[in-house]
Amino acid sequence: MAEKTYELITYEKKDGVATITLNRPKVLNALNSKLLEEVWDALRDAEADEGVRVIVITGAGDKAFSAGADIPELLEKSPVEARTYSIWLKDVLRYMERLQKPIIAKIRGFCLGGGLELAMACDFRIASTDARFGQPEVNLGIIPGAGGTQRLTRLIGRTKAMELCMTGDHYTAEELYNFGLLNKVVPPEELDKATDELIKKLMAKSAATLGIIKLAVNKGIEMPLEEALFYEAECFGIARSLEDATEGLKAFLEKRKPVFKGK
Ligand code: CO8
Repeated sequence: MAEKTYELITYEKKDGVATITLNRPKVLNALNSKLLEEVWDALRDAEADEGVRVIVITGAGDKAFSAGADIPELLEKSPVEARTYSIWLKDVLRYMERLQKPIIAKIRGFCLGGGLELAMACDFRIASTDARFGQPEVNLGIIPGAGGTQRLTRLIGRTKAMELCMTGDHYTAEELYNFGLLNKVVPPEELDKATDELIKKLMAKSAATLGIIKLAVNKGIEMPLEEALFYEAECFGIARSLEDATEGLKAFLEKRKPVFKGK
């Protein structure tokens, strides 16, 4: 599939990896509706393209992943429009959680407000030591509107989520790693390498199996445990029905590396 071009993001597909770069560095990659429309379109393209195995979302420049929603745009919105925007954003971020390919947020600099909310809808978050995180909406007299009060609570627990949302303070990558929000924190010069290592690991698995795991985790967390375990059993059956499962099990017994086809 031909590569698409956009105004406020860059989108590149190479060696099985689709990279979406939020590209408004002058305003610290603030998220306006046009940029988010473009992100959603690129995600749809990445999902539909069989050649894409892993998706990376990152920010242009070294100052920010994203400093959050575009504040001038938010000021223009009426209460009804703000609610509609928030519901639309919910759909964009839910799409990321349903899309059956791993999504990695690669984070440098500020990752605030809607930027953190976008990163939280990804499956992995790798940050450099210079990254700064927070839900500063309260300082603007508003609240997180793209899952911040909800995903943050599910990811790091009520105590710290309440603290982040109510104080609006900035936190270091190390602090958020310790809260359980980040997969890895590395010096800025090692961020690309750390991301590539994770991509390499994911590429060695069956793409189809990864998709099933993603759904099992993301759907299961929303169910009571009894139903979630039944859902996992269904997913387990589906995973076993893949050719890749037969290949993986046989390869172990034959003491060789499996060759997965994503089928
Ligand atoms: N929106 C628009 N422009 C921004 C934003 C933003 N969120 N953040 C920074 N900018 C602009 C600044 O206005 C400035 O522009 P200019 O040069 O024209 O004055 C430029 O980016 C550089 O910023 P600073 O000069 O302020 O840079 P500093 O290094 O001094 O400070 C900070 C960096 C601390 C990140 C500071 O810019 C800041 O506090 N920004 C606002 C952060 C914030 O409050 N984010 C939350 C926004 S609200 C939100 O995300 C709601 C989510 C709900 C809806 C979900 C939407 C996805």
